[in-house]
Amino acid sequence: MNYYTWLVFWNYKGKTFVSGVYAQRSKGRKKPESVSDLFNTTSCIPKPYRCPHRQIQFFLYTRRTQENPELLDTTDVDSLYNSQFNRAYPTKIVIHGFGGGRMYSPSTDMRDAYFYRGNYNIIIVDYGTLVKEPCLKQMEWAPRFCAKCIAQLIHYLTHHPRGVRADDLHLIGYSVGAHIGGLVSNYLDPVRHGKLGRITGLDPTIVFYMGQNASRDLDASDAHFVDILHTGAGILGQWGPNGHADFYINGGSSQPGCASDTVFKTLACDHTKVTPYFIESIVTRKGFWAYPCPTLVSFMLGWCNPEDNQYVLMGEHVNRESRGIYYVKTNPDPPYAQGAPAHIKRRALQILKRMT
Ligand SMILES: [Ca+2]
Repeated sequence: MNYYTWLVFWNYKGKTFVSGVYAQRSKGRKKPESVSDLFNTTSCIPKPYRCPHRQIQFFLYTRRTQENPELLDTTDVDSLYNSQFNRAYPTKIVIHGFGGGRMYSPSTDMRDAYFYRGNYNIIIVDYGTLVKEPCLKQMEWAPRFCAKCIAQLIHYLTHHPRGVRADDLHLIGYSVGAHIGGLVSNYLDPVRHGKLGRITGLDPTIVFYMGQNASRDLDASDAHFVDILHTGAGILGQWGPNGHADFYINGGSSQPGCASDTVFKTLACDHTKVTPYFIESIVTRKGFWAYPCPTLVSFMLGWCNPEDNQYVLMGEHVNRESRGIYYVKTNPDPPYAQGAPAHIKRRALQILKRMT
């Protein structure tokens, strides 16, 4: 796959940040050459800008339809009736990042992991063409537009006789998709739709970080439970914390096995490593056991001294009562989960049994 990268430098509270964007090279089109070009490219999305939009599609996957997903049409009540959607199963709405799509990892690997475990309704939001170069101008508004259309899907699901409540939905967003997940709540009405059950943010990218403005960012008010996994924090990922529970994996900003010959490859590797960690958390029998620590430095030095009952599972099977900042170590290669330390092994096994 042919990719190139944009770096955007900016200042926030006196500190300089650098953000990167992966974009897929499209043949025969002039690529933007500067940051100002980046924001001045013409729109690539056909008007009208209304939801539903044919470039934001919702593909339903179930165990029965793993190879032949069903396209959900939010304007047609029969679409859900005629699909394999089953309200008895957990429903996941997966929102990819830049250059993503339903046919690419992590969407594909995540589906495989869930279906290995059991029955799920997995809805992949495919909006790949919205965030493809040279459409990057749309970085400013495409996430909001995409969020609006996902909110329409949620309206459809919550008002359909065979649908589910918003509380029963779990949104999983990677990179910019994590922000889109947070923005969805801006378009939901607490009375008509209720509140989303859970949003998992997989290394939300810093590009859209709006500082203190929670309505433009993923934050704890966006769902009953918001858990965030950080792997490239401070560079490509935002530092946070932003959720009810924030997990800083291997310290949160640099991942083992990611050292590379170029700085950017290393940074991109840190950022993307979050998805294999989360995917493994769906199927793991060992578990990623995370714990609080007074500071990042003490974690890095191995000076944390958590109580036995402070250990929590990170990832898919997290306890929704978890609150605050947690740290966790992984192996450099798969399987990444290190399991529970010996002194909590018995308790950990009981929890794993209950949660998984
Ligand atoms: Ca928000």
